[in-house]
Amino acid sequence: MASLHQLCMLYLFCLLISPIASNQIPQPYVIYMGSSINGNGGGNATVAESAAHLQLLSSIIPSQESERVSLLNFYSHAFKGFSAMLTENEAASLSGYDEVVSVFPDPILQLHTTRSWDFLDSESGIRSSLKYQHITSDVIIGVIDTGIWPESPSFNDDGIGEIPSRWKGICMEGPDFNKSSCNRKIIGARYYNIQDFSIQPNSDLKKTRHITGSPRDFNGHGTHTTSIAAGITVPNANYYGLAKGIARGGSPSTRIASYKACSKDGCSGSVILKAIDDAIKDGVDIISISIGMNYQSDLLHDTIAIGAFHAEQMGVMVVCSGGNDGPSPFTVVNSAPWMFTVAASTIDRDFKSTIVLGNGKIFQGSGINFSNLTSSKTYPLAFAEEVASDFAPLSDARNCYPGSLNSTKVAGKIIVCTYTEGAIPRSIKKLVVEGDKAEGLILIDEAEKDLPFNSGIFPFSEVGNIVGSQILNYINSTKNPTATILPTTEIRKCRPAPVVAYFSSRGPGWLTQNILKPDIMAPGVAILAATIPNKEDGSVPIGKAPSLFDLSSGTSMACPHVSGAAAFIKSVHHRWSSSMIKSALMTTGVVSNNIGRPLTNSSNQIANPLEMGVGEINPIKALNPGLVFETTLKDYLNFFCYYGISQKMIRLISKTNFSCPKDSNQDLISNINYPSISIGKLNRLQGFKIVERTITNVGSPNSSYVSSIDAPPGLVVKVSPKNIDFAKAASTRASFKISFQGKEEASRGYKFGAITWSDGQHDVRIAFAVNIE
Ligand SMILES: *[C@@H]1O[C@H](CO)[C@@H](O)[C@H](O)[C@H]1NC(C)=O
Ligand SMILES: *[C@@H]1O[C@H](CO)[C@@H](O)[C@H](O)[C@H]1NC(C)=O
Ligand SMILES: *[C@@H]1O[C@H](CO)[C@@H](O)[C@H](O)[C@H]1NC(C)=O
Ligand SMILES: *[C@@H]1O[C@H](CO)[C@@H](O)[C@H](O)[C@H]1NC(C)=O
Ligand SMILES: *[C@@H]1O[C@H](CO)[C@@H](O)[C@H](O)[C@H]1NC(C)=O
Ligand SMILES: *[C@@H]1O[C@H](CO)[C@@H](O)[C@H](O)[C@H]1NC(C)=O
Ligand SMILES: *[C@@H]1O[C@H](CO)[C@@H](O)[C@H](O)[C@H]1NC(C)=O
Ligand SMILES: *[C@@H]1O[C@H](CO)[C@@H](O)[C@H](O)[C@H]1NC(C)=O
Ligand SMILES: CC(=O)N[C@H]1CO[C@H](CO)[C@@H](O)[C@@H]1O
Repeated sequence: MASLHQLCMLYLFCLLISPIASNQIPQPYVIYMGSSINGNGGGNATVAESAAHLQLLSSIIPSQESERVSLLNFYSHAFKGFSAMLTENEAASLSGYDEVVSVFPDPILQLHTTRSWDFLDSESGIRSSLKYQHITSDVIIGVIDTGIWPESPSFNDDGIGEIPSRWKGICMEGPDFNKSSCNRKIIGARYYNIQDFSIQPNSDLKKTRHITGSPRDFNGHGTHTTSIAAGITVPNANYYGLAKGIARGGSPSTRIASYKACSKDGCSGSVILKAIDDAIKDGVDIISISIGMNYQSDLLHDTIAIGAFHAEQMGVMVVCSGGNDGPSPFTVVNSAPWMFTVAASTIDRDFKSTIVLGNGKIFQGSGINFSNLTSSKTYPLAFAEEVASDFAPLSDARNCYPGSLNSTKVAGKIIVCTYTEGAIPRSIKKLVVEGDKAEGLILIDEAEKDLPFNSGIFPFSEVGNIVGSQILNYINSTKNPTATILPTTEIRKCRPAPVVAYFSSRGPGWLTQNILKPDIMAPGVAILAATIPNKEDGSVPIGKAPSLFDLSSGTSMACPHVSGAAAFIKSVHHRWSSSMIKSALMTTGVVSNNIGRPLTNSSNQIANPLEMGVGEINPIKALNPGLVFETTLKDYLNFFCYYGISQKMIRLISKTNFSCPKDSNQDLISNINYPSISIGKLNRLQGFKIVERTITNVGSPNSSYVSSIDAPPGLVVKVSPKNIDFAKAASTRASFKISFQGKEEASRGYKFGAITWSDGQHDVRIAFAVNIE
């Protein structure tokens, strides 16, 4: 038996060597090897390929560790590669092989919703698509998420036609999911070995337990996003009486294929990549991904970007959430040009919980609660710092940190907490005061005051700084302050709406400032959609059955609105490519709100394209855009060159003989045929910068367009030619040039505007962002 001394020595020894050895602890890596030769991964080629991968692994993994010569995930349909357990050295030597494009640690991605914000309305924008309801759609959306709750009324297949014959996917079974869980609406369901990251989130040893078993959703996120994208019309949907109305997905006749790649704690990139590979093989038209990293990683280390590139190459559109890390700049993720990157907006519905103070003053706070407090203002009210625990710093107490409050003093009172930048989230504050037996919580939080938080049955209301200081003054002004919080009521027809959501991640993109990101905005605050019925305790009001619908917020909810809109357009224009559909949605984006003013952000300032892309989606207008920008594979391959990826790698990635243009450089990225324009650097003293675009006429063949320019002060913008007459043009395509010049007196920084082509029936709007240096 080892002596204590020996154990200590051993421990010390481990401590001393661990910084070096940790490089050599095997961890999951993704090995990406570019395009797949046999697009559909036929039987024997696949076997040969996986044998080759195993041989590759056995050539670098020591024979005594041969159990690691194994492919955790194997990609072969649209692109080649695998994931495996490697040490850092082994990974480095693999990356030197000719057939390898990139080798990188398997990233962990997050669901783009937080469980602290909760919920929504799905009618937005697509209401008037009712007249298209009769269209039986064979468009298939693949949703990569936490799975699906097939019994939800949103996925009923009554009246939906046979499964399209081109569908090649499967319905995987599990103990709680059988073939009859799939139907003519949910035509496919797959699940993967999912790692649960909650145990050691940031450790090298992130391999933890695996959850396997079935495509069923145990979180609610996947069911919610799927029903937004493609749920059928469900009358009388509501969340415990709130948000009553018709729940309807963006494209109710669209088919669904569900790919369960994530748990509530996130997803690994290698599994997402596998799900994308499967979805392409199965035959989906659109992939919807409300998931991302919390920073934009390099292009060839970004699993969603890699998968999405190959999807685009195979004609499959990929729509992604842009992230919830706003409002700081450079926070947008999923920002490669072949991805459709979605920002989140509010809708014209809000949820208010009224606060009544002992002095009779009434304030409308925001929140979703099922308060059972009486309406008489009789509950003692206290500011958190007055009920601090003896030794807790007052700043902690004001923020209601765990352990900072004295439960004897908190019990029976309504507590007022504040939010300081970077402090714990409101979901934790709620747990702290609830745990100390408070009667309710009033939170003062300027930033999140307009994002209703679902506090379940715990009385809660949130206010901004102005109302907050009035409440604090009242507490100071009287010996026995009292208050009550009333149950949530719903406010409809809020103005202004939509507004850019505070949390929505902002551009410019970190990959390049020469592509405008995010692309577009869609509803993502307090959205009502289907959920799983067995939510964790505390969210179901006493005496009520669990709701089949839920309110959620996040770019996670905005993304499937766009996926659904894209499916709707595809169901009418079967032959349109994904870039045509994307262009149609972008050039018809709406930039004014429901009071006829320019869209704003949550500080009530005019919103710019780095916050909202081209504006809010308008699927009906996008059905008939007049002109579209087609972004081709060549554009994307040029992008790779301009971005700085070698020609050799680009050939491996694309399986083409592509040659990089001479003098490739980052500035040329502005020239790829994108439906918006961004110039990351415009030097005032260097004359004009010229950008070229090509449009395709999808309207009347003899239409004639005139350009108009909305240029900001400080920027001279010219379009040439000024008119395009398709009756005279030899083809349905035409090119034009736009020149930008900074005026000498112009201030530095981003300037925004738009060029619009009009033929009297269509306004084709191209938003631009130009950074003057
Ligand atoms: C695969 O190879 C085996 C023998 O090598 C052959 O019998 C079989 O027909 C092949 N299958 C396909 C799909 O090519
Ligand atoms: C499996 O299918 C049968 C009908 O074939 C159904 O009655 C049963 O509820 C299903 N089970 C699950 C767990 O979905
Ligand atoms: C409100 O509900 C809680 C349990 O959630 C209960 O303890 C409390 O007595 C109720 N208060 C009133 C006024 O009904
Ligand atoms: C909590 O408050 C009670 C009553 O005022 C007091 O007796 C106790 O010492 C306090 N405890 C702490 C940890 O602050
Ligand atoms: C309340 O009164 C205390 C002491 O009288 C003071 O320190 C504090 O700033 C006051 N708070 C407000 C919000 O007026
Ligand atoms: C709103 O826009 C203004 C002007 O661009 C900016 O100063 C402010 O920080 C923005 N607010 C938010 C919450 O993004
Ligand atoms: C690439 O070019 C070479 C020589 O120019 C030719 O032999 C080969 O077939 C081409 N490959 C493809 C995929 O076009
Ligand atoms: C364009 O052509 C259509 C028929 O194709 C015709 O009805 C229309 O009048 C023409 N418009 C113009 C402006 O020539
Ligand atoms: C709007 C709403 O549904 N309010 C509910 C708040 O909670 C109370 C008690 O649980 C319900 O009676 C209200 O209907």
